[in-house]
Amino acid sequence: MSVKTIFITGASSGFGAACARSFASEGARLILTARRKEKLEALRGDLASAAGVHIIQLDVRDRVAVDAAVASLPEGFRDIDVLVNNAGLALGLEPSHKVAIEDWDVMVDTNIKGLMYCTRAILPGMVERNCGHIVNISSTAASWPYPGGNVYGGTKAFVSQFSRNLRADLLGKKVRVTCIQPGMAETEFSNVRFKGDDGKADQVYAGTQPLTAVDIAETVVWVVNRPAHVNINSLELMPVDQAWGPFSIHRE
Ligand code: NDP
Ligand code: 8X3
Repeated sequence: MSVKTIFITGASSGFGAACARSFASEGARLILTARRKEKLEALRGDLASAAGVHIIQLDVRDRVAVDAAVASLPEGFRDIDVLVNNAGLALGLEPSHKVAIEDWDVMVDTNIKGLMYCTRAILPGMVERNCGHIVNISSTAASWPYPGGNVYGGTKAFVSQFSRNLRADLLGKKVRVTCIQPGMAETEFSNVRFKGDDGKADQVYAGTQPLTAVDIAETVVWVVNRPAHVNINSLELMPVDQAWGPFSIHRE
């Protein structure tokens, strides 16, 4: 592939870091963002085959910081070909009547508003150049409810519908939009969800074979590498060890 410039949010772990490695192996130029800058610096060591790596400490919830990060990209990194809107998290698994309202705020601010801010900052350049691809990381939780999924699933439903609406806005432009909806994947996701309780996080994956971050990164690279006239609208993937259950029935 020709050298593409890839902007990845949440590149410090999990899917984002794996995307950085996969795109680096294809010789891409990378803009890696996350709050934990030291993790991004450590990742840089694995990216020798990238055409260049630019690291930005960025909290996607900070709209001013997002705009400033995009406006101050160095020469050679300004024409972003691919935005991977990956930064996100789930917090807690409590039912809605018990949940900490602050956790809902953080999920909305990160998964919805952060993704909006990055999109709004980067999309105009893509439209102007009439070239680009936005890959939004949603979740199976966007479509399939589960107890405790409440606002997390709601934020991901936003991501999926926003992705479709972007496609509607961009008709006539050569800018692609893809929504990836992964099921259970082992990353730092559950450690974050359970607020550092690694035992609880490990239980999520015990005795099963979840998706890996590499599985997701390979999927992202695959959708990006389709011919320019092909838009993968959405792609849902799950581990073979995961499927749906029957409706739950309450009985007295
Ligand atoms: P990780 O916890 O491993 O990675 C999440 C990434 O998001 C980290 O790099 C983190 O970086 C970043 N992040 C979180 N909050 C912010 C913020 N405010 N500003 C900037 N970056 C932020 O989890 P995953 O890799 O699994 O998650 C990646 C995405 O995939 C998320 O959107 C998640 O919802 C989604 N997903 C995950 C699934 C799973 O089972 N693992 C399944 C389906 C979807 P830092 O803390 O350094 O800022
Ligand atoms: C992450 C997968 O099933 O925990 O989006 O919601 S799940």
